[in-house]
Amino acid sequence: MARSAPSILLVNPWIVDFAAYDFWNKPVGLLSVGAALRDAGCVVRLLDCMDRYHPALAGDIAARTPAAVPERDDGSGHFLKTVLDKPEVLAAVPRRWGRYGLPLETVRRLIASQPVPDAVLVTSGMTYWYPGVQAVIACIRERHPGVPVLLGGVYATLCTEHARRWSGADCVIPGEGERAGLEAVAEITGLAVDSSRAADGEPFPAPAQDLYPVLRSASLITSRGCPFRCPFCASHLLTGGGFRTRSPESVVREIETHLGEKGTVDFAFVDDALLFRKEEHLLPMLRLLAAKRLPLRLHAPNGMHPSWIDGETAVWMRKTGFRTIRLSVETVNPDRLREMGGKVTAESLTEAVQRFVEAGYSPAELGAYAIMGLPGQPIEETAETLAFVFSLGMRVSLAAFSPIPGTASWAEAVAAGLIAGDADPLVSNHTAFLALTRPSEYGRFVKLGTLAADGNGMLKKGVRPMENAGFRKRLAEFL
Ligand code: B12
Repeated sequence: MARSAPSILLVNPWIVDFAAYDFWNKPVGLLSVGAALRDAGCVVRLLDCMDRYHPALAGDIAARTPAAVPERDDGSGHFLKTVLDKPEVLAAVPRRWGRYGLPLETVRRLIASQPVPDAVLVTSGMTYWYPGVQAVIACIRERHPGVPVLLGGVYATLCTEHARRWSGADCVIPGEGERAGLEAVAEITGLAVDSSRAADGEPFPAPAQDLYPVLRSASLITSRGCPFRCPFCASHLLTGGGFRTRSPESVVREIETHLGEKGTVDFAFVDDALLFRKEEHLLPMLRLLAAKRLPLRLHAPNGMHPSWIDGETAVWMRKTGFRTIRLSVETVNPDRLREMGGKVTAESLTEAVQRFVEAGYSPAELGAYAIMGLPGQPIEETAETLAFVFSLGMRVSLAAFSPIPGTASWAEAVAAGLIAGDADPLVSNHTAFLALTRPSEYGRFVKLGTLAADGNGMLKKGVRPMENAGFRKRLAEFL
């Protein structure tokens, strides 16, 4: 029999990893599904195990950010880490593994204090974070044994069979969830839904971030999909239906709402390809935003495509308050760049930096992602990339390669014997994969990581690493 107002609990599980940092992470996919459910008449609540500003932590700053690390003023920050015993398959990785986010007891208490929901919708991030999914589902089962648990998200989509077998969920729903999640909930609760309804003509709804009691920072997802098919990336497997954009007006309205209701000023764009078709999308959005003169700090933590940065884009980004700008460079090796799809060149990075400098940024405010540990990629190549990025006066973030199930790089890694086709997703953790597949070099990779961090630290103090003899000497050890 149909009942009114089914009650749904949305859950973002813990991250379980060797390292994690809150780059304004919000589970925007889960919250979009939540928005769709709310539109269809459900009462929706949220339990985000990664919410550093949860009122349950009030006064307990140590639970928000480890005491030794000062709180940053831009809404990003460290999570509390609870060290756990490493699973057997990760025994050889010389790092401490742990659970990040709210303490276990706090989560148990929060689950117990909620009204019993009609269904629980759990999301999943990285494929290799599944132990956090299992743990939170176990907590829900403990308290609400009869309530159906549905699982979606990145892990559920890329490792569907693994999730069906091991997550503990009643139902695993791969792919985009606004419609499929709604249909599943309708079936469970008897809710009559029109799942074909798109919120006010938009291709997907704005995530229900108003569910956070304190919204210190928010994520913005203004488009879905990516026009590229880079061999290492799973974006095309996660976002079906091509490239779609929300209207500039709806994004600006979302920003104004959070600013007005919660005082949020830090917003991070998490689009796959923020600059794609920028004339029709990003630029109109930024012009609209600039006209409002809002006191915002904007962040682009995902690597942007340098050759899409022109003078106009850089100027509008400056005007609207972009503080975090990350560009993808991957590597300076032209052959490998071609193998990876040929979308970036070292020259395009140089030009992008020039455009940003002309718009008023200092190069030290800009960052570039470089990749390390690709199969067959020598450490020297990453060191050269580091030298190149630092010679431009910008910061560098080293991203360790790890193969993602379903991608071309995964098939290659399996064919090369680097990972088993049916491997535990844990061994594809980016820290683990490097340590397990390049054990004799792992120490040098760690040293290169420290060097990158030191170079970034020098830039912060106004010193260019490549103009410092001591730094150049340390880097020379890798070249
Ligand atoms: C934004 C992003 C980040 C941000 C995170 C910020 C944030 N707000 O979360 C930053 C920049 C920090 C980041 C970092 C990294 N990322 Co990242 N990131 C992404 C990205 C581009 C978008 C994720 C997202 O928000 N998608 C949008 C939402 C709408 O989609 P969604 O969450 O999947 O939700 C939909 C469905 O899954 C479903 N759904 C979700 N939950 C539920 C629940 C239910 C019940 C149902 C029914 C449905 C459902 O419905 C939703 C709406 O349709 C993805 C690529 C992608 N397109 O997904 C990569 C991606 C997730 N990242 C990836 C990687 C590798 C990384 C890094 C490890 C890179 C590196 N080497 O350093 C780091 C690790 C960070 C860490 N250790 O903390 C990989 C994942 C690899 C893996 N094995 O799982 C991806 C897939 C990109 C890739 N290379 O292919 N990332």
